Amino acid sequence: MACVTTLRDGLRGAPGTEARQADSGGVGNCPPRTDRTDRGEVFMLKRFMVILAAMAMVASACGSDSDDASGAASGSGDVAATTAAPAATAAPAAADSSDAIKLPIHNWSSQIAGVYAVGAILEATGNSVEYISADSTLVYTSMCEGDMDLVHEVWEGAFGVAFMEQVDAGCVIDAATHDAKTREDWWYPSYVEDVCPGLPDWEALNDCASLFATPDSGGKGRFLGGPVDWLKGDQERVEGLEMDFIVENAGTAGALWAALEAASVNQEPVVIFNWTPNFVEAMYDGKFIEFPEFADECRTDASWGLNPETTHDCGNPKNGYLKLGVWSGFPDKWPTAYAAVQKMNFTNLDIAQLAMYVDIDGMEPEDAAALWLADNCARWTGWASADQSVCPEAPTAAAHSSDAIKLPI
Ligand code: TMO
Repeated sequence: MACVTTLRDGLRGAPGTEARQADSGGVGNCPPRTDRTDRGEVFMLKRFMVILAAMAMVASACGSDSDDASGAASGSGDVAATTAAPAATAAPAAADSSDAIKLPIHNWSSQIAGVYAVGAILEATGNSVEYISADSTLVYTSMCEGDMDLVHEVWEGAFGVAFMEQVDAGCVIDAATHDAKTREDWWYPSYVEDVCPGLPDWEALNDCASLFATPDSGGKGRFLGGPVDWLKGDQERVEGLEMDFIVENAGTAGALWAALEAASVNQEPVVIFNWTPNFVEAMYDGKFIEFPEFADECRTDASWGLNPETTHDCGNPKNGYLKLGVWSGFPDKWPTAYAAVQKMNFTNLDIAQLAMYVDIDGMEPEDAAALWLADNCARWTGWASADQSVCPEAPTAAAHSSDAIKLPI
């Protein structure tokens, strides 16, 4: 039951929390832990593999970033100014406001754990922070209204449109791009390929639609999407691509993982919303569906794509960004904190680890953050220009035995 407490705590005060809890059920949040005790060794190997995969993604991301950087520098003509201006790194003159910096708590594990790490980094710059449960799409308009100050996990697939709208409106600053590269899309466990040949192609999936039917889907396939404050556009995609699917939204991330675990145990076909980096790749083999290639116009221009009458007739970005956005008044109000914010940089491994600490190891999000802060002390104190003495001790991981506790009757 500790895992239920984790989610409940993470969503403390979030609108609709009760409904989501009811929707997923108590067991709903726990499948990975059952799985772990059953398949411990396979799991350890897979976890090692996901760490290697995350590191490989980091390596490729670093490569493209440095290409970008050199391209931008040579094109901009201010190379000399940049390299010859050490004064630019001097601390800003103005002091930070004593107001707390408002940070959102959303509804997926890496973000919930990560926001406590971000909060600790901002505290190390001498600031105070306040955590507020918030809708992950509406948060960008909240930043416009002065109700939120910083979002540290802006995923391109889910929030690119809502984020860029407020950047264009001048309310939100695109403050930094993490090294992490992201993908969010329809996803299935690998065993489904045995019964649905041609996967991961979307047309092959559509040819097998009836395999994904549920008692409520009227004979069509059921795609289980995430909570409604994540990605919009699945319904539009189904219509645009004329797919024989219905879209159902899970109430919580936990409900997605419960559906995945239940289907896996029985080797039943299932197609759900998933993303990377996440903890899932450490526990399950699977693939994203390959839809028509994403382009920005696909979301705004109906005439673009396979269906000239609809938007969203394409997949989500495959090499999506993970950005950090702040309220437009942030740099002036908290200049020292802003200097740290611009240096913050999470990798695929960071995001995957934060998710694994919570969803596999069953850690409380605050403890997961403390573990990350302890393990990455030099990096983040560098961002904050803080002394390493501020780093927390790694929380002592409770040694959970998989053995039953014997009690007398
Ligand atoms: C925003 N998310 C990682 C849940 O797709």
